[in-house]
Amino acid sequence: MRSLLILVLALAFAGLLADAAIIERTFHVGNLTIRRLCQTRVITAVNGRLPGPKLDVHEGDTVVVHVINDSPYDMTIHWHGVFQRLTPWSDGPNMITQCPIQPGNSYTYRFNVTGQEGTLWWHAHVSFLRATVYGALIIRPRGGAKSYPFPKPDKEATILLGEWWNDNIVDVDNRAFLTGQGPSISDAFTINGKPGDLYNCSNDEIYKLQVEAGKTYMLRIINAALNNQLFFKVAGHSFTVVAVDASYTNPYKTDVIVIAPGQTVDALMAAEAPPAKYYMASRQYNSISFPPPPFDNTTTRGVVEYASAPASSRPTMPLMPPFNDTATAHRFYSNLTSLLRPGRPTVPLHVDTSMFVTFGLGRTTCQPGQLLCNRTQGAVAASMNNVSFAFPTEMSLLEAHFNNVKGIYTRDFPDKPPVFFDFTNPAVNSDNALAPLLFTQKGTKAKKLKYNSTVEMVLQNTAILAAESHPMHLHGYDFYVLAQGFGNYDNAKARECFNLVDPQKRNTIAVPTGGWAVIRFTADNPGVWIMHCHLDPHLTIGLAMVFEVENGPTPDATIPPPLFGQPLGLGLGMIVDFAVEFRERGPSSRHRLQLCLSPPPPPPPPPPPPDFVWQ
Ligand SMILES: *[C@@H]1O[C@H](CO)[C@@H](O)[C@H](O)[C@H]1NC(C)=O
Ligand SMILES: *[C@@H]1O[C@H](CO)[C@@H](O)[C@H](O)[C@H]1NC(C)=O
Ligand SMILES: *[C@@H]1O[C@H](CO)[C@@H](O)[C@H](O)[C@H]1NC(C)=O
Ligand SMILES: *[C@@H]1O[C@H](CO)[C@@H](O)[C@H](O)[C@H]1NC(C)=O
Ligand SMILES: *[C@@H]1O[C@H](CO)[C@@H](O)[C@H](O)[C@H]1NC(C)=O
Ligand SMILES: *[C@@H]1O[C@H](CO)[C@@H](O)[C@H](O)[C@H]1NC(C)=O
Ligand SMILES: *[C@@H]1O[C@H](CO)[C@@H](O)[C@H](O)[C@H]1NC(C)=O
Ligand SMILES: *[C@@H]1O[C@H](CO)[C@@H](O)[C@H](O)[C@H]1NC(C)=O
Ligand SMILES: *[C@@H]1O[C@H](CO)[C@@H](O)[C@H](O)[C@H]1NC(C)=O
Ligand SMILES: [Cu+2]
Repeated sequence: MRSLLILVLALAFAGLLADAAIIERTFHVGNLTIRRLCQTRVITAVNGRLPGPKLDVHEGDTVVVHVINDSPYDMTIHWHGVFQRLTPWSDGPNMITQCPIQPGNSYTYRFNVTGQEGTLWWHAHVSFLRATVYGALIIRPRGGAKSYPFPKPDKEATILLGEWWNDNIVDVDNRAFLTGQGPSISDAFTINGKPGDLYNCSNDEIYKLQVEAGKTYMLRIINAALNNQLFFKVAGHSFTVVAVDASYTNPYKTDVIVIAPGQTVDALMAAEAPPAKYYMASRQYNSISFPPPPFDNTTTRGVVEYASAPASSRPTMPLMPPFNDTATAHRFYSNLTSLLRPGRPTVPLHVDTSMFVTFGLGRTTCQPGQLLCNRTQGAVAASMNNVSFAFPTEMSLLEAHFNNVKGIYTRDFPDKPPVFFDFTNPAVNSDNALAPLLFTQKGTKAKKLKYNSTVEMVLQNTAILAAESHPMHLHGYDFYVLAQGFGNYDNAKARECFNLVDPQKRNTIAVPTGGWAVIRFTADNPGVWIMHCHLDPHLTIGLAMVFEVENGPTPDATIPPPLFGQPLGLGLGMIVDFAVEFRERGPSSRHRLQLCLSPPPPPPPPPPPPDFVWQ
């Protein structure tokens, strides 16, 4: 009897172990010739697909992805929202946790998806290449769909919202850099890579979701657009939001989804409308408070088609919110709360490190290489606490941190802005006395955090050049959003409305335009983690900073060395791998220090098309 019990237990245990799978994939990054909007273009894509392959895994699995870069550009892949506990070398941001994978080379990402489930995604984290190098990363509960903390949906669909340029996206980036101005605006938005039928030559390129009356669908919506927040609606249907950024929420009913680049929303949609065809549609939420510069005001759409819909019927179109509908955006963003689940972590109630961080746009002097930059006006820049983040060029920050190499970055990222002014008053742009405030300076500064310390950060948008809602994304962690609002942060007033019970948990927060948000997280994941605006054109001009999180006291809180033994391909001598002895670490530990030498400067991009508009 007893041995039978042991056998049963052993089998059950073996069953559990067998559950954690190793998911191994190869991503070939290369040219893809594709026809969109009346034009044939060569884009950079993974495995010849747009969007790229979906990774579908279970909580606890080990993911191994071999990235082979056959594209003409430097590449890295970021696993957006994955904690990367003890695998910071697999996080992916270029020059933060690794050297870029140069053309002809490869790199293997290896990480566990432990302690998180829901909808995430992966994307390139170098130049603007994530415009076409992206895909979904779905982490299912270990126990399958029956473990969802909401009624099990009948079916699921992934909705990747993207942004498309009739241009080579690296040329768009290079032109923005050379001129020191914003990039050209996009030509279309897409649903699962397809622009939909409101664009010319696009009738066949429309995403269709076939539904059966009476069934419930879980839409896993991902904003993969480069530079725009989006409204998303389905005519005749409403949603119940059950998760955002792979964290469960209390069910929230709404007929419109608002989603910023980097964010995900899991929404249940009951197919309970009269059997017919309905458009799903998405267009931008433009948060720029001043008369906005030209923007992509197009609408992408797909079709929700009931099985029993008459073949000839025409889909109905949802009424979309106005582009500048900040009230609707704020209602959605601020009403979400987390679902409390027994045994799961909740918001930390004590704070070890408080930071007040202003962020937004500004100007710098023209930087080296910005050949077409107007020297009187300077270049558009962006900053956090008036530091405009400069990416290192010789070595990744994680490498410098791990090997204690000096001179790559400094540890003086400030806890507060150097000057307190009326942050959200647009007068800063017209009052000559305030003109010096518009200028910011480049720097590579980190904020060092003690292992396991709890950080509270007030994120305060400024009105410099423009007040705008910036989606701030933190790598390595989810954070709680305690409160958010408009105008200048008022500590006494804000504290009264902190949600310390069930605040929403996210990896990306769209801080209200001309407003603020307060976030908290516990620094229990050692590594070097970038926090940045997920509008890519703002990342490249400096809207970023890094946290350097110390190792903990035990081996399971200590970063292991990088996996340099992995194949680097037939390198062209651009990546130098050599052994260095570090006295502090003792003679037994020889570490290979990896230098990322800058590739030769890109050839000048072709001249802009005649109808080109700067943003
Ligand atoms: C990929 O396309 C670029 C043009 O965008 C071209 O210069 C390059 O030779 C192509 N590479 C391959 C391997 O076809
Ligand atoms: C990842 O999971 C595997 C299998 O459960 C385990 O052996 C390994 O130690 C984990 N790796 C890390 C870095 O936690
Ligand atoms: C679409 O094509 C029509 C006819 O060729 C043209 O008049 C119109 O300007 C085009 N629209 C766009 C957005 O390109
Ligand atoms: C989009 O902008 C163009 C150019 O400014 C304008 O002609 C057009 O009416 C706008 N479309 C919408 C839907 O606002
Ligand atoms: C939104 O835009 C419309 C027309 O473009 C304008 O009339 C309205 O004042 C704007 N609303 C806000 C809140 O800026
Ligand atoms: C959501 O938030 C707004 C404030 O933006 C509030 O007025 C509203 O009552 C909240 N509740 C719902 C269900 O939208
Ligand atoms: C450079 O900027 C100044 C100040 O904004 C402006 O007056 C001038 O026309 C610009 N020059 C060029 C070549 O665009
Ligand atoms: C930022 O720093 C620059 C250079 O140190 C200074 O001129 C400017 O006034 C500062 N701006 C703000 C908003 O603190
Ligand atoms: C981390 O901090 C929490 C309290 O915030 C404490 O319970 C835990 O023991 C700490 N862990 C370590 C390894 O220091
Ligand atoms: Cu931004």
